[in-house]
Amino acid sequence: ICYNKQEVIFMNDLIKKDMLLYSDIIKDDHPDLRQKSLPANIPLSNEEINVLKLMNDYLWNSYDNEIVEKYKLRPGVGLAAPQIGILKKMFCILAYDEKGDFHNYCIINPKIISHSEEKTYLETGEGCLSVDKTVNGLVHRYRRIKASVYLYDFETQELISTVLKLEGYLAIIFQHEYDHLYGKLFYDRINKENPFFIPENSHPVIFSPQDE
Ligand code: K2U
Ligand code: NI
Repeated sequence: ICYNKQEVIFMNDLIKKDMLLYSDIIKDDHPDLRQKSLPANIPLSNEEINVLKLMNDYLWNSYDNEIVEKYKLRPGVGLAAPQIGILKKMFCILAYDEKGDFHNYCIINPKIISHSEEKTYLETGEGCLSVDKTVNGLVHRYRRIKASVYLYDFETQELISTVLKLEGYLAIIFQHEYDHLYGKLFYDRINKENPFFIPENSHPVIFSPQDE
């Protein structure tokens, strides 16, 4: 199991913590955010499972208004290990899809194996827990993706290898987190000349009003 010196420091700090705070998330002026992450060990080391738990708990906590208030958390639908200084290919997603179904994925060593030509985007643009400022502009991403992943299930404590097929909003979140593993940030993908440019093969995510 290879960790660089700084990761050991980060890891030790994190392991002593029982919860992540917004202040633990590194911002886009930190060089680590532009580094490439390394594959996580299979099977996962205990440290890697702990890091995954901290990340997943941060997302769950960020849906609880009392905890958000008490600890001043910034809500998120995804979080990648490099955002807390751990350069490992791991990220978590906790989000509702357009149909209103709630999804929680703890993803390890993801690889996008195929994608649609068609693209999609959020009309509101994207944000990032590592970016404190608002960056206006559209981020066009593949509308449908197929990715080979390992999923960690905290209930069964099992690591399963599978192929995830995602589309629309969940595909956007996946690609946003996947970019973090390659040191890419959402604003790298905004058209410099015309931030609100829309290619003809890109259509916005439509969130249906929650049917009663
Ligand atoms: O990686 C991150 O910084 C987490 C982002 C994920 C994201 C994915 C796709 C599009 C926008 C953001 C945070 O969730 S940003 C905060 C947020 C919270 C709720 C809904 C959307 C964005
Ligand atoms: Ni982000």
